[in-house]
Amino acid sequence: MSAVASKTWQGLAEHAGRMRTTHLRDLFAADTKRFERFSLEHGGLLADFSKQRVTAEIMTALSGLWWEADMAGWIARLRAGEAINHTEGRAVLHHALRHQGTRPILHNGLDVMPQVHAVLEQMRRFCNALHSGEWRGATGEQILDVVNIGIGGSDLGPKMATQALAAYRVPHIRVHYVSNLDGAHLATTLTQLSPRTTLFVIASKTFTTQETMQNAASARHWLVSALGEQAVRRHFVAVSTNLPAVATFGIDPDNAFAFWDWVGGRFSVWSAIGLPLALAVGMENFERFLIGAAAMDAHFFETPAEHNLPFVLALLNVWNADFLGAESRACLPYSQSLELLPRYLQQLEMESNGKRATRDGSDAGCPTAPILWGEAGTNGQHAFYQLIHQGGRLIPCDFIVAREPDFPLPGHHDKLLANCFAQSEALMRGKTAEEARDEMETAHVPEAVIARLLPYKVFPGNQPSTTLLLPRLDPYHLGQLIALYEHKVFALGCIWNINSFDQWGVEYGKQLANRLLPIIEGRAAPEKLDSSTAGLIAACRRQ
Ligand code: G6Q
Repeated sequence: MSAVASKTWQGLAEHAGRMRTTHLRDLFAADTKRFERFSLEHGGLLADFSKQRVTAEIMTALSGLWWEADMAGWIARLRAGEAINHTEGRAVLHHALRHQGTRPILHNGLDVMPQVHAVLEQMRRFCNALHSGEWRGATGEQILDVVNIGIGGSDLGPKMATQALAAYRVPHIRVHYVSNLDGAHLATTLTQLSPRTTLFVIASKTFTTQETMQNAASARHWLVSALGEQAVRRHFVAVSTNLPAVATFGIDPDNAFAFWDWVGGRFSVWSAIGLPLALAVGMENFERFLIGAAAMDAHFFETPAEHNLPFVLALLNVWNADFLGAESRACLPYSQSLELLPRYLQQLEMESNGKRATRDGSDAGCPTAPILWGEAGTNGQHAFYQLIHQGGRLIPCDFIVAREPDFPLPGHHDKLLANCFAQSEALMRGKTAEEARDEMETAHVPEAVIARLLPYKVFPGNQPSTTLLLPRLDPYHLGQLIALYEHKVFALGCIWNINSFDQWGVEYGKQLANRLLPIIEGRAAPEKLDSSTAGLIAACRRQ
């Protein structure tokens, strides 16, 4: 059944009608305790959602979705290892990868924790060997560069986290990420490197993905041309659920790190897919990242609706997208180190919940995942913020900032905080014609100029935002932040009654290119093609 049919949904629609004519600045004026009322804290992470267009009554009504969506039931099924990814018949157990207690986590009646710990131990040994110089390349030289070859879920998580934890990097190892099938990505990465001191991590859950297999084959050719076939075992390791395919590729099974089909690609940074991250920041920091996520798991699994951080963020998402009509959401980290977070969340949110079909095959009946976009502040301020301020569209924003800097250069961080808080304040308040006029009068602007400029100086405001304030961007709080978004995505899937864990759109893409490749290569006739596709292929072949 779709959520829209429920009584709670109808009640919320009535609230939304009233909220459309209410301005955030009036809500703040009427209640000096909005911040206290509409903020939550967990493990040092503060979420201020007082600048969202909600009232206490609306939050109570929204919280009804906890029961409507059977959240407690879904959390229990997730934790019990049931195949809640029903279209692929798979359990969803990425939380097991960071589980800290001694309680077993069952999958098909067997505890998965021993195998999770075994791979963590294998990663620990490998990281230590590489960092200490015990693991060397085929010529006996120490490895200085690691190139992760993977795409989508086998790239975005570790790449985002490696940049996020730049302040924690092991000094003598540089980690690079190659994902794009366009040869430019691999070629431009390799020009900076020496085969003798480079290690490749081939990361692919299926070990069949065209982009990764092509990049891996080209990297292998580059290495073998310089150092010979026998060098492969010292310069290639793999991370996959498909260990037979890893062996066929020619990677020593001892150098393969396993994970399991109950780990979805976009939820896999906690598994051995995080190996390049562990190599970049050290295994201890990787483990702190897991501990931070585990703390968020415990919070999500055990906290009642009104105080449950991921669930409350999910409610605000539903409120903005389905009741106030927001088509997109901006992710605005005031952190250069979190520059890749918007891209990472694009996959997490849009691949998980960009779906129409509910769990029983009917239509969701309401917009699901909004379009997510964003950029690190303050860069975004000098680019697209204009549209958020005056473009006339409703664009809820997530501001993310750390209280302490990760790179403490004097004079920077207070200004960064000032910019972040000033933007959310301005978006909330806006600027009335009266205020704009006062400002210009105080600056002695002539009346004729005031009259001409006034329409351009008015800011409607009423733009909702949530600010996530971390104590600092360290491995623990990064883990906590990413797990917060993961559980939010799951909660949204429960509310919309969709399966957040499959990705038929991605599978379709994988299938489509394989059909055209033989035609482009001239091995098959261009039959059954539309005139545009046929024309484009013919134009390439003529070249
Ligand atoms: C993630 C998606 C997708 C996947 C890539 C790479 O949830 O399924 O982004 O991670 O297509 O797949 P492989 O890891 O199998 O190469």
